[in-house]
Amino acid sequence: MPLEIVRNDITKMPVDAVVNAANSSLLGGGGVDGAIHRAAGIQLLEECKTLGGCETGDAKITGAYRLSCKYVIHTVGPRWQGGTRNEKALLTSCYKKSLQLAKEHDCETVAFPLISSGIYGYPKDQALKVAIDVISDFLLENDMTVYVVIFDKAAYKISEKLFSDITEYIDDNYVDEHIDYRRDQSRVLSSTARPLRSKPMAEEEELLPLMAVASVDKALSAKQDLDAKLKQIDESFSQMLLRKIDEKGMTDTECYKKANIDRKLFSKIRGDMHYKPSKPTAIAFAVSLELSLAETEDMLKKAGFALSHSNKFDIIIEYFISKGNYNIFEINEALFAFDQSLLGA
Ligand code: AR6
Repeated sequence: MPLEIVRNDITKMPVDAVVNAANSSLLGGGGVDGAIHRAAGIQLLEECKTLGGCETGDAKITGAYRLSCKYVIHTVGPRWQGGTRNEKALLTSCYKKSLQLAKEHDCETVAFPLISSGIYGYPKDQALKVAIDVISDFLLENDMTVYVVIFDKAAYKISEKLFSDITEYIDDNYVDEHIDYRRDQSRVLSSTARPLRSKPMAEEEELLPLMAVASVDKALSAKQDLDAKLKQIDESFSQMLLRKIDEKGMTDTECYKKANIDRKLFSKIRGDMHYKPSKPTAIAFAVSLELSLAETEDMLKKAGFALSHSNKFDIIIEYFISKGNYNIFEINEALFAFDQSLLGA
């Protein structure tokens, strides 16, 4: 998955580079900085001493010593001062410069903490948004796997409004399902109480003249529709995916990037007509293609899945699709907040 939110201690991440939320002296400190220096050992501090510090918004790279990664990228986030002191631009710059350094050093995998969101006090929901926006933009042009590492899940925050809207939607839909169930039950009861009446003969006869005037053209186009539908019934998941990419006028790259899907996996799906994706992968493509709910269901069916109202994951997906919000990274922020699997692969 090109961009993934994970819960972990960043010093334990199996990546090429970890990013450190440092201060401008680069000589160590508390929080994630302290943890990285402790895990890397004194040699990291020795190398940092040679760097001459670092400006806020900038980044510098060193070796990783006792850490299992190859590099530590040190970046200095802004202190939060109410949001009026250029904090957002500085934080954006931290992510951009760090990603650039990772790219220059051929890193394939990088792990970021939520820079500035601890001791420097940047509001966590806004810090997360900056991280996701910059990283997802970068990934449109670059192939890399980037992790946003959340240390303390309890402190992880998406916007309060989004959180409460989704909670409400989940509640409503669980309730609806129960009401539907009761409605279905009462339907069963009433149908056993009253025998079904067949349609009166006269009504059926009235329809006949209408059918007789149906033009040959109409019949032909109905047959073509039927042929197309029958073809689609036999279509596999990957065939449907490729057809939809064409219909939407997208390129393959646009589609897999927007789906948060790794290029190699996409090639595999493209080359294997019978490829069976996982449910989050299938949904990721539906989101990338901006399919309606009905089309999403259709695509899922090809992979042997369905959306149901009996789990949060499906309801959250339904929430975003019904709102026409097809930003996979925002969807993933929400899924992570509700402890669900993320979209992509
Ligand atoms: N792994 C992943 N994330 C962590 C870890 C860890 N081991 N430890 C903390 N975090 P902070 P800042 C999270 O305070 O706000 C230092 O003293 C933490 O929950 O480390 O940029 C520097 O020297 C939070 O979400 O960095 C600077 O003086 C995030 O990492 C100053 O703190 C960042 O919190 C920088 O403050």
